[in-house]
Amino acid sequence: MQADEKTLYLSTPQAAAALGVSVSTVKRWVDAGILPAHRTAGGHRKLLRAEVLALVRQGHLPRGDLTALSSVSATTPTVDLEAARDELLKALLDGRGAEVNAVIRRVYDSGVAIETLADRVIAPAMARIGHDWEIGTIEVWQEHRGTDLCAAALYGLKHDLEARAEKNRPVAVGAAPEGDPYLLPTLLAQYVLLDAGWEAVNLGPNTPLKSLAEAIRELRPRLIWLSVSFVAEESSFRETYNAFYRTAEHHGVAVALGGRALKDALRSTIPYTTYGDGLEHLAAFARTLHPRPKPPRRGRPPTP
Ligand code: B12
Repeated sequence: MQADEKTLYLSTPQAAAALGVSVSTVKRWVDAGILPAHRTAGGHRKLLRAEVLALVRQGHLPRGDLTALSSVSATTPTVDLEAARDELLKALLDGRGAEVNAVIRRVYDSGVAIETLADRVIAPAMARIGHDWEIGTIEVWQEHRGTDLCAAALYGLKHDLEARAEKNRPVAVGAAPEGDPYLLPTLLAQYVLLDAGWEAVNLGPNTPLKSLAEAIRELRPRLIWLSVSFVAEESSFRETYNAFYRTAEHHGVAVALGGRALKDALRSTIPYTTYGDGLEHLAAFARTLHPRPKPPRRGRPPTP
């Protein structure tokens, strides 16, 4: 195998060790198409590391030794999310990009779902940065740098998420509305959906809702996510949002809302399909629209 292939693929014994099942169970799952696999020149099965990780993340399997799944050799099989959050915060405040990368990569490689990484590691670390800004111990440029370092680390995971993309994935499109500069929440929403098997198109911050409505016509998504972290003026937001929602409804597209600026008073006056406080809610809703195939119970042969 080439060096790049070595990081992308696992042998059946490596996958079995990581999943805590026998080699023959892994072979059965491969033959049943639950674990997509390729053959080496010598005829052996090789599995996409990212696909095996996804099975671990879905939480249906007992975990074995997850170090086999990590492309970083010195990882531990389980990860303490609070410790990871604190480590991330320190690295963000100190502007140490390599460490930000390492923490995010380690949590991801340990099998933690992207939504959990978002809700329990990245969001609380960034909230603390906001708090430090509020009390005047850090500057706005540090908020910008922290955002950039998190985004850069996340871009590094995209290749892994795309590596196990299914054919004919349902399409989701999302953004943050016009006037909302926040980059991370909508980026993380995209990654949650990529991880859940969607073709997720993120239009990013500051996207006019009129244009998002045009994207519905063009891209034909099944799901729209909208992350709202800043609303300048509630009544004009409501007006443009309502027009946008009518287009979504007309095309039969589900609209998932979230974000810090959607306080109860505003949210209770607008229509939507689902709302979530965190990205774990988005992931749960997405699974109802597009469930990933589940692996059979341990040891039991899959039904054809
Ligand atoms: C980084 C940052 C900025 C950066 C943004 C840079 C960028 N390009 O993204 C900059 C410097 C531009 C900025 C500006 C401002 N900021 Co600011 N900012 C932050 C900070 C520190 C982090 C935001 C972030 O990225 N969080 C990470 C994401 C992942 O977490 P999250 O937003 O909480 O999202 C979670 C949920 O909301 C939910 N979710 C989000 N989207 C979705 C979508 C769906 C579908 C679902 C289901 C769930 C969901 O899941 C996410 C993960 O758990 C926050 C602090 C904080 N508490 O977040 C302050 C904060 C939001 N900012 C604040 C303020 C006051 C401002 C300014 C008004 C300051 C000023 N006077 O100019 C401006 C506003 C500018 C504007 N036009 O909006 C305040 C808001 C206070 C309030 N009462 O609302 C905060 C809370 C800081 C504080 N403690 O005071 N900010």
